[in-house]
Amino acid sequence: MRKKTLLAVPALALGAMAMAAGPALADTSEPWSGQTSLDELNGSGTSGDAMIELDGNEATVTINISGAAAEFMDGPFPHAQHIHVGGEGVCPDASADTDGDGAVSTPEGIPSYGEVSTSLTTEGDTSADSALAVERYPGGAEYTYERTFEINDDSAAALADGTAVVVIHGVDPTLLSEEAAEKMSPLNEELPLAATLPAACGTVSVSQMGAMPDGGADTGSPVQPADNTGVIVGASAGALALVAGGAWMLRRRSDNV
Ligand SMILES: [Cu+2]
Repeated sequence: MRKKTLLAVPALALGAMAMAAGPALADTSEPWSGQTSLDELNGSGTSGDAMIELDGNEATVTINISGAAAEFMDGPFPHAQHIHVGGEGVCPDASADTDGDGAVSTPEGIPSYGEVSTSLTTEGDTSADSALAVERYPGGAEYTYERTFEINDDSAAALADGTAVVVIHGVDPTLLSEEAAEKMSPLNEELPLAATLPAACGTVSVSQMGAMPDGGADTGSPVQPADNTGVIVGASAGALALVAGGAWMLRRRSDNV
């Protein structure tokens, strides 16, 4: 609710809110960008960074990940990755583990980072409906993700006001407590808890306002992202869906992810 009205309130009020809330607000009338480091959660060893460039609702998201869970059932471990909005705009700490199993599950983290608003898939739908579409996420221990797509208003507004949180999911179960390693996911009973646990997290802060270089692509740049294309360097999670069969071919779940 608050996000939607934010863009409509006068500039003076925005300034006051920015001072109260801390993070800088983006001037969304011009192209701008935000970024964050992605720090490990749940002892995952996963870290990286994310950069999001916005021009209106056209978003280019770049994520670099290393130290992530490598394999699952002889295939690359799929890493669901989302923009969460509507929470406190922070990453959860250990106190969020309300059931005391030693791991902060995705639902336990929701008060901190909010619900899934955008699914950072490699192709196709990017809405919350694709939150657990594991066959359309990158996989493996290290990867680079880049995609340009039309982002929804809720995510764009949360990015602009500094409350959007990027969350990478999927933790190697051997790093968890015995109790957590044996649990199934609260999001889908056919998945182990480890598959959906938050592994890395960062709140996107505005890094550049109205000062994007013209065209955004300098001459000589070796990588020119095409619209609506996911570019994955490293392993693809696609093979996993083939190996694991039905268990990983999930019904779409948009709630409580
Ligand atoms: Cu998520």
